[in-house]
Amino acid sequence: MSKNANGKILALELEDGRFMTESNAVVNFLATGTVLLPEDPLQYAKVQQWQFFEQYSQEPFIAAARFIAKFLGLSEERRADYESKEEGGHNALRVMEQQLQQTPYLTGTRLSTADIGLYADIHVAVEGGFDLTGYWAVEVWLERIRSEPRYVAMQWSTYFA
Ligand SMILES: N[C@@H](CCC(=O)N[C@@H](CS)C(=O)NCC(=O)O)C(=O)O
Repeated sequence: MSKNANGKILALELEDGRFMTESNAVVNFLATGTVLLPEDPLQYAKVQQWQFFEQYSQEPFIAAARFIAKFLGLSEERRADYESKEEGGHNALRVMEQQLQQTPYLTGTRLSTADIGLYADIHVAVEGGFDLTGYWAVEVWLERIRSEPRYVAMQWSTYFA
């Protein structure tokens, strides 16, 4: 709680000892001045558009279902909550699929922090019960990100020994 008043993961500790929270704010802060965060106001707003989508339309369903299944445990009393995530999760996948059938990345032709934020949960969506078969453009997008020259896979064992 001293690092994140909201009591949640994640928190970024700055060199001067201050902390930043909220994943999309953190990733935008780290990407400032790089090609991952466009300066053009409309392109910047498009990045934010997908980041708000990530928080409101993806996270409560896909990430939350995975959190229940993988970390809390899918007990009988949690099953109804888990199952209630399915419709919203598929709705989010449909919205992404529609966009990614038109453009290689969510905001157009370039990788941005919006793709990074959504990739984090979508590439492990299957662990929350979301089969991506049928969302072919989403699967191609996942592979496109994995093929980025500076892509580094998450080392789960480092975080969850
Ligand atoms: N809006 C926050 C969400 C943070 C969040 O919900 N983190 C999850 C893990 S990914 C968590 O700490 N869950 C534990 C809990 O809610 O008690 C962000 O994007 O950083």
